[in-house]
Amino acid sequence: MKKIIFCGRVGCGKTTLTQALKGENLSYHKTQYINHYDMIIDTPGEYSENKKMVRAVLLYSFEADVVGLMASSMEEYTLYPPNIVYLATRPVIGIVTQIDRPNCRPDWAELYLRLAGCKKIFWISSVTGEGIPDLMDYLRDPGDEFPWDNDPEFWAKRQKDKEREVQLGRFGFDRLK
Ligand SMILES: Nc1nc2c(ncn2[C@@H]2O[C@H](COP(=O)(O)OP(=O)(O)OP(=O)(O)O)[C@@H](O)[C@H]2O)c(=O)[nH]1
Ligand SMILES: [Mg+2]
Repeated sequence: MKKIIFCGRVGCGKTTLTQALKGENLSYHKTQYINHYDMIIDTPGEYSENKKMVRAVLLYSFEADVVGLMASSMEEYTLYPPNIVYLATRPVIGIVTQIDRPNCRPDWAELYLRLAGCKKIFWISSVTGEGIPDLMDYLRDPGDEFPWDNDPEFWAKRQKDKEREVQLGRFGFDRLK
């Protein structure tokens, strides 16, 4: 799998998504330092929110193959300046998180990420698991196998999730190609 670094505001769901991707039980864990020992580099939100500390996030992005810029569907404003994506020396994907929450606004989060310069967007709930296989597929390297590859039940559910996305009008630029 490709190594990904997660960055985003405090509470946007970086650690919860890390746990979900690893198949761990979701449990609250405040991130205090950068964990870079794994396929996922989890960073504290405070680093991205602070002009000096954000340099550490930039440095650790050199350790990753992909940068995951995250915005939660509950954020009322964004800290990302327009077009910051072009500062990165790695492909940057946008990840809209917490799409299962009541009164959430994934459309706002998508807009923040698109303004930041993300072309590819994923919509994810770490709680229901929606969207996680899409991200895993993106991170898949040739030869990687996932437990659900031959599971018809899984593919039926994924098809349903996709139909729901169409109903919700989520057509990323990447999907229109
Ligand atoms: N309903 C729902 N809640 C979520 C989801 N992702 C995260 N949360 C909740 O949001 C809160 C913050 O999640 P974290 O994963 O700790 O956020 P973080 O980005 O790692 O935050 P910092 O480590 O402080 O930067 C927790 O209470 C999670 O349970 C999600 O997809 N759905
Ligand atoms: Mg965290």
